[in-house]
Amino acid sequence: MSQTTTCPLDCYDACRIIIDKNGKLKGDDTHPITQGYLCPHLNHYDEFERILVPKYKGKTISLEEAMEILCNTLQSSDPAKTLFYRGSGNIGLMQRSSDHFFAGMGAIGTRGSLCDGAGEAGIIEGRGINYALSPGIIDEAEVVIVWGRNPHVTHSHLLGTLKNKSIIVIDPVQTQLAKTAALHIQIKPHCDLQLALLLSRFVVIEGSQDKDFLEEYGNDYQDFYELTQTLRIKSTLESIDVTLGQIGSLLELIRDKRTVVLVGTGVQKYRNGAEVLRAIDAFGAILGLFGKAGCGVGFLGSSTQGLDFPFRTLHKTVPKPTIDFSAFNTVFIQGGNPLGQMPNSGKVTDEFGRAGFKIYFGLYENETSQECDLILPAKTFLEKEDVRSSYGDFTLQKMSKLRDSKIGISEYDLASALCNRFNLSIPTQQECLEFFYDQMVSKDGVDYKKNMPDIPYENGFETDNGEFEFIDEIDLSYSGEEGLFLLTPKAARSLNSQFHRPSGVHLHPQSGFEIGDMVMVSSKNGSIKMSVYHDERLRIDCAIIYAGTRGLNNLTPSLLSYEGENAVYQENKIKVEKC
Ligand SMILES: Nc1nc2c(c(=O)[nH]1)N[C@H]1C(S)=C(S)[C@@H](COP(=O)(O)OP(=O)(O)OC[C@H]3O[C@@H](n4cnc5c(=O)[nH]c(N)nc54)[C@H](O)[C@@H]3O)O[C@H]1N2
Ligand SMILES: Nc1nc2c(c(=O)[nH]1)N[C@H]1C(S)=C(S)[C@@H](COP(=O)(O)OP(=O)(O)OC[C@H]3O[C@@H](n4cnc5c(=O)[nH]c(N)nc54)[C@H](O)[C@@H]3O)O[C@H]1N2
Ligand code: SF4
Ligand SMILES: [Mo]
Repeated sequence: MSQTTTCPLDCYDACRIIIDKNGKLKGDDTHPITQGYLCPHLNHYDEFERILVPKYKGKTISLEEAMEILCNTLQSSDPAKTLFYRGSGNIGLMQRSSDHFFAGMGAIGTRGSLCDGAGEAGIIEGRGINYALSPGIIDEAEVVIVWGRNPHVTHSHLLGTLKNKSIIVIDPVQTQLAKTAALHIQIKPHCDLQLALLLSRFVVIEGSQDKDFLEEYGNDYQDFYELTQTLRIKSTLESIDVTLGQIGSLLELIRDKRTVVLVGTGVQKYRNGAEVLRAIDAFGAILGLFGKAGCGVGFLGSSTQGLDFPFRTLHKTVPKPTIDFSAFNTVFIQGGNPLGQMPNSGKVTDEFGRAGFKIYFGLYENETSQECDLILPAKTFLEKEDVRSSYGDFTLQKMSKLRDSKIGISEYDLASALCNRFNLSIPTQQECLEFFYDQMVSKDGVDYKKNMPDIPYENGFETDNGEFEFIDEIDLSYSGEEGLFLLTPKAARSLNSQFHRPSGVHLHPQSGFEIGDMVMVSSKNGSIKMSVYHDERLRIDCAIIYAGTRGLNNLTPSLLSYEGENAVYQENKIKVEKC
């Protein structure tokens, strides 16, 4: 049997990889999700230029010298002024070896999220726990509502599962899936909360709520129904740009059908992101979609749900999207590019420049590495042992070392060296791996987390009373800011700021700008000069700048979502002017 490993990238699919005899990476065709193919990132993985040697203030040094500088710096740094920032460049569990060291030395960590924290907070309020909805369940659905998610780009291995199903897309962009869908609601951005409330209201009006489910798990649904009645139907539909006909078609398509709602991060890049997910969940609960085969509401599940760790965790933390780096004497960045990916990068870059000693531990050069005093090359996932859980399903898979390399250092080896120097305990690498392996259970040749339900919520919810908690308050105050909605979806050939990074601002062909025009794009937070592309899939009131585009986050604000301490990348509107 050929040796396999698992893709470490921040992606739903958690593909299983084989290296063929020529050293080329291939998708394992025996793996139910991977089905024999990888995506552009992994097909070209070996072509991307990585950091080969450690550097200190621009000068190449040896790994021993780099470790000496790192140890001395950390030993002379006040732990309360030392920040450990871990990004999501590699989501293997052994990345957290470093947490173990930094927690031991008493450093400050981060909490909250740049990604799905708002949505997850809303889900936890309603359901008590955020389970992934695995492809096996989606496979049994008859209808799939894809709500603010773009599987052709972000979850390509799901496309086979979606074939031959009735698809409904709710997205301001006519995504590739929307083109062939039974129904596409090209909703105005930031309006999903209202749509979810209206849909729930109409389900009750036509009497198709799941009465048995609500009797058992949703006794508060009448209060929720009253809440939905506070919206005026006609004016709300007008303001969100949805017609009564579309609501009718959607309800017609799902009537008496096994339905899955797949929600992506698109709907929750706003301050009220938690409310949006809660309202979509409430729509699912009214229909009784939880705990049944072929049904469910799936967001990004919590990949660490149900796992125990052999590592210490950092308890003193600051919210990740709004960190003020200048408050720290020592900053250690691992597996992330905060100067590109955090919101309000103008402010972040300025504050980062005023921080004390900065260390970058990663694979690739980027905005952040360029501003650091010490650069430590990481090992790629092919050169170290790890374990990977997933936010798209319940897999817990080994990431075996498949290649030897003299370049870089693994997270475990770095953490272990630091712990030795600080006289802190750390389990051996094998003990850490075994700790995770012990939480695996094998089924049909694939390893999964133990104790996960066959069907999420089949035994009710993890709330105080075991019932679904309906949202009971909403805030529809709206700023009414002038300008275009800024959409920042993921790009096909980049993984956030890794690989082929996208560029430019994408506008509707009738926006008044020509392809190639140089424009100044500005928001309340900053501006950036860009070249124009046309995209006829857009609404005229929207612009796309893909996540991972250099300079994009000059436009986004240093605000946290009301719940979940998440970044809110689409809260600001933008203006586009010819330079
Ligand atoms: N190729 C590739 N794959 C990736 C990534 C990548 O960078 N590149 N990133 C990975 C990561 S970190 C994540 S978190 C996941 C995210 O996976 P997705 O959730 O699929 O990601 P997005 O592309 O951010 O957003 C999806 C859709 O939301 C829509 N949208 C934007 N605003 C709104 C709105 O207000 N309402 C509605 N209804 N829709 C809206 C966008 O048009 C887009 O089609 O993808 C992962 N997969
Ligand atoms: N405007 C806007 N901004 C966004 C988003 C958006 O939708 N819009 N999306 C947000 C989301 S969902 C996310 S998840 C974040 C992601 O943002 P980040 O967490 O910053 O992730 P990446 O941009 O992928 O940067 C990852 C870096 O990790 C390093 N790396 C890769 N593998 C390894 C490894 O094995 N070890 C070590 N030590 N380093 C490694 C590489 O050098 C790479 O440059 O961006 C967020 N930023
Ligand atoms: S689809 Fe996702 S998990 Fe699969 S190889 Fe690509 S990035 Fe990795
Ligand atoms: Mo993400």
